[in-house]
Amino acid sequence: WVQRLLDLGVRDIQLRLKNRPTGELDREVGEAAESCRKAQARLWVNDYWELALRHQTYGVHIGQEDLESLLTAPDQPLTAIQRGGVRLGISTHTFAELGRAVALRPSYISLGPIFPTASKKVNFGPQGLARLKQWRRLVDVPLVAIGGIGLEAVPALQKAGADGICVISALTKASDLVE
Ligand code: 3NM
Repeated sequence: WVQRLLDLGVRDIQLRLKNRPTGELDREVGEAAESCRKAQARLWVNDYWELALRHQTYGVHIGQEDLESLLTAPDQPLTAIQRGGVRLGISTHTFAELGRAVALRPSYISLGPIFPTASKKVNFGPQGLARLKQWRRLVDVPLVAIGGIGLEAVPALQKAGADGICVISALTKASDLVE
């Protein structure tokens, strides 16, 4: 998928791998990092911050559950991420999460799910465009909209203030990826 998206001109890719053996994770991240470097694209690794550091990816994306453990870990992973020159992206779903995310000065904050999604079990209802507009007024950090987004929703999301749009099924389930 990484190579397919690079070939189509996508320049921000988040690698989201779940339940894989350690060796496979390392290999996948290494290969994706190399391909993105060659294409001058930005690779954001979901969750695996040590692998992001090891392979010097552009960034790492941290969800709220992992953020909690990163903040309390004795070896201070967030400092290691910053010192290692790897950018940080953070997911948010509530005002409290937004406040904490802003305090960590990430490169972007994502808000989701904007619309109903079948790609991930999220413990929050759809946030909608109104919530995105609120987020936009509240923070000065680049905002990424995620969740249930298809091509038809892009103009409204841009109008609501999204700086970026993140999609899974719009690509993985597209009948014609290029279109
Ligand atoms: N995170 P699709 S929603 C991975 O709300 C993910 O934080 C979300 O997939 C969040 O584009 C989501 O297929 C799934 O709806 C996005």
